[in-house]
Amino acid sequence: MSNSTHHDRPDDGLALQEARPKLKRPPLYKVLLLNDDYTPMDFVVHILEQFFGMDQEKAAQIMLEVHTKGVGVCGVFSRDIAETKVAQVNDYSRESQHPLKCTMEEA
Ligand code: TYC
Repeated sequence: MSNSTHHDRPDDGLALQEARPKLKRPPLYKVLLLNDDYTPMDFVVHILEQFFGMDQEKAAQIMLEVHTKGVGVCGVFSRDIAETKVAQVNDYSRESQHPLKCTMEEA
């Protein structure tokens, strides 16, 4: 029977450091709506309900924030989800012939 305390290498007197790979959490992204002078307020509220799951009160609040401040946050998502929301909103707005623009930035 061996009296070594380690079973997988000979005791050379050197300590080995455990591997600790630097892991970063994936970044999150804010999806933003931008104000413009032409998109109807009702259409923006509809977008916030349909694509961001807001109730009418929350959607109206965010729409007014965008209207008064120029920009507002619709939600915070992983990059893939944020990219999909941005594309869906911009495609739908273009199809509906409104100039509404949606974009994203790292949170
Ligand atoms: N400013 C628009 C108007 O007065 C309403 C509006 C709100 C447009 C939010 C875009 O992201 C927007 N009809």
